[in-house]
Amino acid sequence: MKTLLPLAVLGSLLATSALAETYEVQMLNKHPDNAKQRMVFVPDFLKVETGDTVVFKSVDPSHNSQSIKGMIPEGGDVWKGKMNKDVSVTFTVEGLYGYKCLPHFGMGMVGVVQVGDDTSNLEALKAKKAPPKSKAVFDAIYEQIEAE
Ligand SMILES: [Cu+2]
Repeated sequence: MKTLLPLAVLGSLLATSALAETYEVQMLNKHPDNAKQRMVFVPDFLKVETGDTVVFKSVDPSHNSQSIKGMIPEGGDVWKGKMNKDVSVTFTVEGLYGYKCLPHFGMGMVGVVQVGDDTSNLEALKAKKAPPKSKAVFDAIYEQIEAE
């Protein structure tokens, strides 16, 4: 009987990890569908579940991805990718996560990851100041979130 419980626990862990998915967000100099849109995360809005992983992929040079202070849920997952490097984030806390590319924040290179169905920190994201181009990208994403 002693070994039955650990095996059951192991089994449920394996089942959980088998369901977790990995998504990719590309860091690009030009949007593939609109060359006028420069310095972008594609996609810039992504909905995932807790346990899922998002890989921010360094496709074009001179980009990074990092979470923005005040734009993540309380106790949420923080990340700060290095320039020209992929960064992988496994989300453990539900909510909205605003993030940016540090050198292109002024050019509108931002995005949002929604983890689970909890959008209760949307007002906190909206209250956070951002450069005008980034604010416009965020506002378009907030409209998508509110339309869900
Ligand atoms: Cu960038």
